[in-house]
Amino acid sequence: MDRTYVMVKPDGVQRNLVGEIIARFEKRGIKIAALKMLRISRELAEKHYGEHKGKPFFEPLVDFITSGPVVAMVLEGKDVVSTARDMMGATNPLKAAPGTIRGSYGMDVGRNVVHGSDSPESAAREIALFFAPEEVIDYNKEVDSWLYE
Ligand code: IDP
Ligand code: MG
Repeated sequence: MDRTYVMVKPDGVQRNLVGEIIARFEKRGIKIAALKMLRISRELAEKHYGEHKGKPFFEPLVDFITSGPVVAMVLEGKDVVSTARDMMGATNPLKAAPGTIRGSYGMDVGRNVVHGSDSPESAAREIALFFAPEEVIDYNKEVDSWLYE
């Protein structure tokens, strides 16, 4: 099974969307392997979004992501990196398909409610940034045989 890093951003926490967002993944059949709330430091934010350093939206993005608590999680499932991204929708919520998380709850690219890793390599990097190895739990769920053939 694959793993990805997903985070409810500060706007999602403030807007009481944490349960709603986690429920979407759970109901889909995606397993939660790690979960916590944290306030991201500037240093961690700059590492996490390192690929965007130098872009005009970098500083506002770091300000925003450190502006309040986030809910960080590791999700597990078949092709979960792309599946979770598909469930989130396009980066700009106004371009995100209706029914996706961003297409359901967002209005602005700088307030797009969720983050999800964009590749298996990013997922491994981001999981290691946010979680200690022992915080990511390997466990079986009986329902798996009803989710996967
Ligand atoms: P992603 O979150 O869909 O992977 P990225 O291109 O990796 O999108 O950008 C990271 C985050 O930076 C986005 O989720 C969004 O919050 C913010 N962002 C991206 N592009 C812009 C922009 O053009 N203006 C303002 N914020 C942006
Ligand atoms: Mg990205």
